[in-house]
Amino acid sequence: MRKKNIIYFFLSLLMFSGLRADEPVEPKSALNDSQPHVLSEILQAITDPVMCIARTDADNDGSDDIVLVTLNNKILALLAQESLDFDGNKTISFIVKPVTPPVIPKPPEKTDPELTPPNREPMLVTAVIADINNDEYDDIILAYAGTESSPVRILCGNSNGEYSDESEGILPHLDIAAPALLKTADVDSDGNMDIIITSFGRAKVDRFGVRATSQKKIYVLINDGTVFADKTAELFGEDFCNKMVIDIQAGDFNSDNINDVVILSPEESMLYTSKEGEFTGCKLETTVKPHPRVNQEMSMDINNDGKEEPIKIQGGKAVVITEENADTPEPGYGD
Ligand SMILES: [Ca+2]
Ligand SMILES: [Ca+2]
Ligand SMILES: [Ca+2]
Ligand SMILES: [Ca+2]
Repeated sequence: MRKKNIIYFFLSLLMFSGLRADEPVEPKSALNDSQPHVLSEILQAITDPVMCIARTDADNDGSDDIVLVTLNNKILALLAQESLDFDGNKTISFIVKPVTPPVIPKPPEKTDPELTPPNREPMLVTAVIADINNDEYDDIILAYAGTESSPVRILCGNSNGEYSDESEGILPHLDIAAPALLKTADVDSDGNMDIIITSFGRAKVDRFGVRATSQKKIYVLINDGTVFADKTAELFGEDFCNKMVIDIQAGDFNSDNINDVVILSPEESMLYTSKEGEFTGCKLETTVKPHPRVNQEMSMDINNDGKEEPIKIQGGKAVVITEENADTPEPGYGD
């Protein structure tokens, strides 16, 4: 009898080892069962608002996959693979591979809590997929609000299909409390992707209760191939840095094969054209449509019918656009 009890004791110890009361076990879903699923099943299972979606070869097997970033700092690679259905037809299914997000330290506690608002947890604001270091593997660039000095993080993709945080030492100190826009573009036409980030400015309250806002709102970080430097004032002048913009875009707007910069602002939209490395601003005469967020839609042949289906972020959900739902009006956040 006693022997039996001892066996039961060790059996239950075995069963519950590794399970702790404070670690709830996530029920298996298309997001964590490592099994192939059709795309809509995976997209349905994502409950966090989706911020960014892009087509990229995330595992470097030569065929395209999907990378998706959610508001709660979750990054998922959806690895596409061909399989056969019950009738022997080729179909495309996806396996979810979570990517480790960057760890964003909380800023140090304020020394004057009566005068300044308490710190909040850093929050992901926007994300972009682009090849930032020209190695032909797409990278994930993320911008966080509520950090002291490192609002931008870069996860570099590599030949093994892994992403690692390579931000340390390659980005300058940036005084951005809450980023608004994040873009990548080759601003200075040297072949290296640069980073544009805008901010609402930083409100500061001094010890007499006087509120002042740091004016600098646009940062153009020029990539020399190894590190990024804040060249905003040097290239565009001080005025440019302080502008409040709806959108900022880099591209060849005057067809001289050199990239220009356009800022779309409620006051006055401007075109900055480049000559011998220096940008000169003038009033924007043409109409440029604002696209403040990138990586909001993509297309991919997800059912092997030879046609690409559009996939769009609508009301925080990534949705495959079909003939049935193509005319549905786009719901806003919170709908
Ligand atoms: Ca792939
Ligand atoms: Ca890369
Ligand atoms: Ca560049
Ligand atoms: Ca141009």
